[in-house]
Amino acid sequence: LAFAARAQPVAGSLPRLVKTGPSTQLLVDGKPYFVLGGELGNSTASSTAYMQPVWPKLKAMHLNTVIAPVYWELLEPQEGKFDFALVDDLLRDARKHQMKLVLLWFGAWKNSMSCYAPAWVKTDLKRFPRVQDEQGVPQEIMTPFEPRNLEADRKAFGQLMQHLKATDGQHTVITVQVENEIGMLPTARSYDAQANAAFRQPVPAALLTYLQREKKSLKPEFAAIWQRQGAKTKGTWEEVFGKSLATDEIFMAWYFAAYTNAVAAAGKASYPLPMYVNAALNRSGVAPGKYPSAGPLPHVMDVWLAAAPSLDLLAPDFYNPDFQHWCDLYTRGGNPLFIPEHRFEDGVDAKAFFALGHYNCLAFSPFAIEGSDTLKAAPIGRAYDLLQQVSPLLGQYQPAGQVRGFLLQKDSAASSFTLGNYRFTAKHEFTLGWSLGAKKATWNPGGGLIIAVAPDEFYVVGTGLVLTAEPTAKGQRAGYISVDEGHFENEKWVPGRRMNGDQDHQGRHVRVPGGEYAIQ
Ligand code: N0T
Repeated sequence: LAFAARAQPVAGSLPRLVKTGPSTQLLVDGKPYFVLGGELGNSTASSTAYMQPVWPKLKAMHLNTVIAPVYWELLEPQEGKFDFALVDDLLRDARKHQMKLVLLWFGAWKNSMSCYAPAWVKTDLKRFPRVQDEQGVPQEIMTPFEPRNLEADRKAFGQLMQHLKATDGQHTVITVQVENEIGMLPTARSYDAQANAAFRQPVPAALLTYLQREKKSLKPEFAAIWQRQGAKTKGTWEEVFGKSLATDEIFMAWYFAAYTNAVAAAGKASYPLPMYVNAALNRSGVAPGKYPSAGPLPHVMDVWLAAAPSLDLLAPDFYNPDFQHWCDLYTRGGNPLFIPEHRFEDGVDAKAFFALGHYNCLAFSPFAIEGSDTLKAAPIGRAYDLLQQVSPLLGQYQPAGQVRGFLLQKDSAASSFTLGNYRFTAKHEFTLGWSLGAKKATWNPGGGLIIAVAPDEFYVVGTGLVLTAEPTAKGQRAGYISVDEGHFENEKWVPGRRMNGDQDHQGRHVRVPGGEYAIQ
């Protein structure tokens, strides 16, 4: 009875984000959950038949979560007539394969454009007006300034969330993305009549209050723009932020974020799952308007945070180089890292280990996951297999700060960190020189994570790594008592080989060869 009383409310609780020590965790049925996911190509989930061979393939790759779109045009093909068949099929098939879902609301905006708006929206420019460029030419982008655009979008999203509430008591859907890669193109701001009117208005009080309240913790690149104008506490957009493309972007970010917040809030009013927005990352030196501007990008994060309290986190999509640089930017101010998209390329396996270990990342997910051949699918599948096994340990030891992660590229320096009483140094395994792959011109990245479960006991998980340890105390050396390879069966450690001799270089280090995957 005591057990039942304790277990019941936890099992029944909604997926939610909780702050635990240095990390935020996603709790699913009361337990920490890591999305070892893959995002479907955009059109894949529009056909249940097309999806059938996809499920077993993703299951074989050890995904625990599929990130899949819900398309406004197919959900509400006629105004007010909702068709939930595709959503119901997704939920049924995910359950059949013991997978969770993150749903993407392809509503008003998808990669800047409004291509997923239903025909009755697309063809009624009067009721559903568009963004306009400087010449007044309407773009294929619904303007966030038109209340009827918001009304239609949020009504549809609200219906979706209502439907999930009614049909998903077992929490197959664990998180929802609102819109997709919002961003202004081809000008930094819209010049439709309502946008122009709003641009002449004072900066909304809510943003000014946020600037005041958060002035010590504003992101530096955003603070610089505000301070350059004298950190004003009232005025129009151009008075407060200056006359520049940066101001145009800040202005649009506010209205995109306020709109998206209203959509998210309507959804949460029916069914409060965690919700986030994703960003198409920009490249430095490119002017606003030339990249999808005003989305939840690092330099306008503050605007999004101020305007969109109903969103739980801001997420980066990775198609750019400099993984760590962007992860660092996205974890500022305690924003949890959630990676809904990473280009499906060599090295995603190593990055998955690193992101979970180093950033307490909640979700990792290569994009167009179903389109992979066996060769490409194998590495991430191996990584996810191991990460699923150690997820309970991760969930348990992360909050205490007892997890570290590392990413090891050919040209990057060794990664050093302290954990417990030891200073660890991780290097790419090919730096040892004797592995066959060491001679190759390019090295697939190595990566891993380490969990301290006791002062002198560690689990290391990863690929292509060599790890040495020295005591933090001066004048001492550390040796290994034993190194075991193994796996977890129902959360119980089952040792395999004893890794000694050449496998740990006679007790000098822990080693996982490049191209191999292991828990030791
Ligand atoms: C992503 C995906 C999908 C040279 C692109 C990334 C997904 C969307 N957009 O396949 O469309 O729905 O979120 C845009 C970044 C391209 C950068 C190219 C750099």
